[in-house]
Amino acid sequence: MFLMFSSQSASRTAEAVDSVMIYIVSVSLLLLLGITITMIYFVFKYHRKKGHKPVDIHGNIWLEIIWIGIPTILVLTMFYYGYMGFRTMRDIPENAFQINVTARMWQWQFNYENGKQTDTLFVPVKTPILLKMESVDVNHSLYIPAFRIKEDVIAGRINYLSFTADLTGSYDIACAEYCGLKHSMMYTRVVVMPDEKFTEWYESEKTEPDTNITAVSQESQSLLFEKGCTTCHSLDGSKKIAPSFKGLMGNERIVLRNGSEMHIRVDEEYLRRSIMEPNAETVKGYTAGLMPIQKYNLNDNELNKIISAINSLN
Ligand SMILES: [Cu+2]
Repeated sequence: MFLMFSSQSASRTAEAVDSVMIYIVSVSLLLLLGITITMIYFVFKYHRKKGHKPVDIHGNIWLEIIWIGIPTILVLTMFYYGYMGFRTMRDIPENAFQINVTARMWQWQFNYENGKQTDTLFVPVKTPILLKMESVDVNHSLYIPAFRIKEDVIAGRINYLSFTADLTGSYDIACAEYCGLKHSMMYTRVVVMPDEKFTEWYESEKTEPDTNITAVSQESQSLLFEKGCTTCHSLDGSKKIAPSFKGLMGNERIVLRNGSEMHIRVDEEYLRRSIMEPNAETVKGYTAGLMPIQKYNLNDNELNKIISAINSLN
């Protein structure tokens, strides 16, 4: 266990959390060993012997002071280290770089102040980062195990999370709040880059920086990504929870309407209906009732753009 923590931590919060954990576990282990050994020793020393006369033991003031004093000091030091670790997580440095996070079933979206929008979190190394997080639907929780940080993301309320990454690299981001059927797929990554590389990307026109992380979003289909469509619909024909957008327009398919099968050809009218009222019909072979109704999420202009983006994927 100690070996595991001996290498440099990925973030300052990881360092703070790990040292508190090592301290508490070490104290607990010492106490466990001490108490168990003493107990076994006493079992042998004071077992019932023939001809032995028991004696009454009266109070010992020093013994009382020691066994109240030592645990109190131990618990207070645990509190002190724990509280300092907590401050490391909750104190936001003044020069923190802010990124707005939107969570939705089942996708993370990162919005930078200059308008850049990604599904992977890109951050510069050794720079304090402030994530302002909000959900558009149910409760989620942003969890970065390597940094030892986790915070709930709640609809209608902005929560924050702050960290400073100390090592470049790519680390998992998961959702730690059960948020529906594809909760376990709500994974993405945080990519920590050297300062110059981050600035170069941040100030360029490019959507994704030159890292080996594959990008879901492309300029022409960015709205599909922004509105969360690509979480369930692939753009390349691969199978996801819902039919792929690739080659969708003009395609023949069987749908279920009120329990009966119908053959339809995908046209603009069908797309409009299945986006605005997704529960009216379900494509055979897919689970009904999963897609959120988009009536209040899209305006006419956005709906038209989405339909033409789907059209362009033929
Ligand atoms: Cu979630």
